[in-house]
Amino acid sequence: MGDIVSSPPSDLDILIVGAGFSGIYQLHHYRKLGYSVHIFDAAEQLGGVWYWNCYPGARVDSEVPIYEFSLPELWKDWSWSERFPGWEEIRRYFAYVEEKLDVKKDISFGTRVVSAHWDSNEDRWIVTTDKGQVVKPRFLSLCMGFAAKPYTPNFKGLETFKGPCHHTAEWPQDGLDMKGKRVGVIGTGASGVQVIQEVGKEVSHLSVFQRTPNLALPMVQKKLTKEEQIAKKEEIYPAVYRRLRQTHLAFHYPNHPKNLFDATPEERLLHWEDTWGRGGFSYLVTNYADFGLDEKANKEVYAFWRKKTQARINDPKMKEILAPEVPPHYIGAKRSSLEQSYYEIYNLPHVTLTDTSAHPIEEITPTGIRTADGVHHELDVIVMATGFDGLTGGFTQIDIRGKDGSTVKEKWENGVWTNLGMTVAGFPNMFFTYGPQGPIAFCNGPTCCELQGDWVINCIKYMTDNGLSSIDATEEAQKEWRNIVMESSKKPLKARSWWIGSNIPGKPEEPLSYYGGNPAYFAYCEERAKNGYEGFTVL
Ligand code: N01
Repeated sequence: MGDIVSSPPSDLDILIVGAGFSGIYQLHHYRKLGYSVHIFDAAEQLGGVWYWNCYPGARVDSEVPIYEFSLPELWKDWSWSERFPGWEEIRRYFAYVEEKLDVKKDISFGTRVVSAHWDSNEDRWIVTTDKGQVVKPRFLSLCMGFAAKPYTPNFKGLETFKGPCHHTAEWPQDGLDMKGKRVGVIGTGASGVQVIQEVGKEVSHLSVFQRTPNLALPMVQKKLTKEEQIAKKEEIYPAVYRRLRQTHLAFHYPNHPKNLFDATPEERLLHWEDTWGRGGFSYLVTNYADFGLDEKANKEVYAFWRKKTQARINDPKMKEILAPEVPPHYIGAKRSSLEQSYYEIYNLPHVTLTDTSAHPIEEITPTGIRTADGVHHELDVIVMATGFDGLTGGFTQIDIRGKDGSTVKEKWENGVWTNLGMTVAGFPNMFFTYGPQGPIAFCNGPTCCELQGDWVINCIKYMTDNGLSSIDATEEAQKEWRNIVMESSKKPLKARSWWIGSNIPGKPEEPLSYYGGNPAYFAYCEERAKNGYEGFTVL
């Protein structure tokens, strides 16, 4: 249980849902501005995704100091031990954040919001929780992140499996010992890759079920000392945090000025060798300007990746399943994972790989998984690394009702409609961050949470400073924003993934993030605010 049990007053100024990066950032600022504010979070501790995703190997893929709060009162006294920190250290970071900001006294943990209904008579939200609490905040800020709803496919026989079976985002908080066990991992997205490389060596048998190869990149992990971080803090950190707020993806790597075929083959080779060796997302983020737009250029970038990757795999069949000749999708069009020893795991004699695009999972039995090639894989443990109902799932699982009594889920049945990826027409005084139609899939998490958070904080301040009681996006502005999101996504090459909703059966398939980059996005949002919240009805 959380160590502090907190109960909010019923007539709050602001209720926040979620105590991850977004929620904590906003809480801290609202308190400084003198508002009464409270957070509900279903978890028992701070951290959002880092509370739930405590599976073996969970690790951030954005290097120090990109993935942390940019608040000087926090980064000045905190140092990390690795270039890409693991979940245990990120949890220690959140404990440190608590020490510094004292946020827990305004948070109810273990408390899930079940409904939020707008009351037009009072211009307030009526929010209820699974603990029976009812609060009536003026403003509702949904800070639930993109991964609030894990997705487990409806495999035949799933409930019959006799051993432990856990989704990576619902991992037991006290861990699960898999040493010496026969373990099956379904899914090879970022979560699957991390579990596989972490437990691959210690289990007695590992059965990997891969439907689409992950075009994983070398992380190039490194130990960090406190001294080297302190030396950079005064001058470099403020510049890094400023740059993150100015770049397309909130990564401060330089963009390549040239198109791919404007460089000679030698130039390309040397550039790729260099960025490959640097690790992280360098290879992708600093690749040639048109590789995400031009199919032929993309194929070249894939070919280099394949050559490097195949060289690490011994078995010829596995080489082709993990890094096939025909690209499984455009490289960079869905999230690559960062790996440390992922491909070497497949060289171990006790590791098998099933291509479920050729031999789908037919059923889960009490003792394992049967695939369409007739093989029964005997297992003690199943790991569901099968992803999330990304971006929208957090919203549609709560009964959120706006002015006309209909829910967000109903409004989004045939596609997502938002204004600026932060508000929904007909749901006054409700904001969200790190959700659909913002630049989310392409933006470093903490940076986006802070930038969108600033916009929401300023909006609420504008409302209260001017004695206004409600702000609601207009239907016209919402239509315009949807068009802008769709237009921004026309040129970039795309792949099937949670970025476009195609991983969830029945979910409308459409671009769920704004593709135009952070500077254009935030300039547009700022312009709207400067023009007296153009595109909103403010009363
Ligand atoms: O989820 P995913 P994830 N039968 O959706 C497979 C962030 N993240 O949790 O690709 C068989 O990417 C599915 O196959 P396919 C990061 O933004 C970051 O791994 O659809 N397989 C896929 O392989 C990431 O993008 C970190 O063909 C099925 C896998 O399950 C996002 O979270 C770590 C299946 C799901 O992969 C999501 O990553 C972890 C079925 N019926 C996550 N259904 C960091 O490094 C699904 N799959 C910080």
